[in-house]
Amino acid sequence: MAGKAHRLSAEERDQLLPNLRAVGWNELEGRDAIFKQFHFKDFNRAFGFMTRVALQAEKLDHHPEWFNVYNKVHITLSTHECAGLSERDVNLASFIEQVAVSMA
Ligand code: H2B
Repeated sequence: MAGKAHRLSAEERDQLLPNLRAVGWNELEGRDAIFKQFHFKDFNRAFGFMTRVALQAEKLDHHPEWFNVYNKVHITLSTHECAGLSERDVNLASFIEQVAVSMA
């Protein structure tokens, strides 16, 4: 990953977070991170989704915190390197949205 991650500024948050909120990503309380719950038709869809996200996360060297049971996947995104939200989280969230749509 090129460059050091920096926490999003207030201006960057105003610009970037409304788009994520509009598709169901919310800020966590007590931690600078975003969270979304995904529901799929079955475990096959959920795990197919996770596989595609995992491969991209590895490529980006940016990994989600996530939880799966059957058709549910809960995802938290934050950048440990800067102890908060960075552009990397926004980029990974956008990719995750594209995959989720294709798995619906
Ligand atoms: N994932 C996330 N979510 N945040 C990080 O800061 C991070 C990561 N850092 N994956 C990477 C790996 C780091 O541990 C390696 C050494 O680059």
